[in-house]
Amino acid sequence: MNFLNYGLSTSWFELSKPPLDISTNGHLIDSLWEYTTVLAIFYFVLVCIGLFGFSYLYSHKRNKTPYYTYGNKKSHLMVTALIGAAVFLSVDLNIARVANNDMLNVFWNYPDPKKEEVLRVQVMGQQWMWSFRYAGPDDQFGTADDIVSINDLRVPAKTKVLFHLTSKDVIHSFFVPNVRLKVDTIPGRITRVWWDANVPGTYDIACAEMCGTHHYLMKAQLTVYEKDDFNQWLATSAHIAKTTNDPADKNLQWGWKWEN
Ligand SMILES: [Cu+2]
Repeated sequence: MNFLNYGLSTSWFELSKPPLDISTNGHLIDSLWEYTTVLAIFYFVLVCIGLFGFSYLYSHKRNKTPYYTYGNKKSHLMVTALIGAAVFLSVDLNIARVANNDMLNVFWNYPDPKKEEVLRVQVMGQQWMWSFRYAGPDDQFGTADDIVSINDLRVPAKTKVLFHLTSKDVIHSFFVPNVRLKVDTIPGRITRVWWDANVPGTYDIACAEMCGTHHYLMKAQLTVYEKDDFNQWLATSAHIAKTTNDPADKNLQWGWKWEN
């Protein structure tokens, strides 16, 4: 991303905004972020008012005789406890409540390929690239007609996409800022994530876990197609896969049986 490409008309405020949200549920993450920011600013201003207000009220100019207090009176303790409780309830507890709801009802509510239209993709992280696998015409993973790509993920718009992910070597983190999702890929374990993207275009995928010397190179491209364009790409890729798949190539045969 070249900073200069933004041109002079781009304000710092524009630059500070998160990347375009292309997903159905990304706004849940954004609203939590905004809520946290607004409350942090609110309490910061409150602390400043207290700090500077009391500095003024009890300044040397206004109080010639010093007054010593240790803040251990019952009223002091009450005020401290009340402010502490207000912060805890409005920030911590509320964020935990909203996040928990979103997790259980949305992000962990994985679509069921048996009951609805879902594109399934297997993801393999390794030092330092992302591999993607589609089931191919037979709808089975780990078979000769699988479509496999490197650092190039393509999905249809307005369709649920379910990913099963793992890692070949160390822990990586599959991070797609434009859908506000990030999930670890762990050797020997399958993790899951799903999204529904609405805006066709190309977007960045990164590894968000420091995974070795070339961690910074571990990036891929996400292309969101209109449904028809995606089906066309899938058909062409299935044809290429059929003619180029080499069963002897161990690096290519990393797929596994899909289990929901
Ligand atoms: Cu990585």
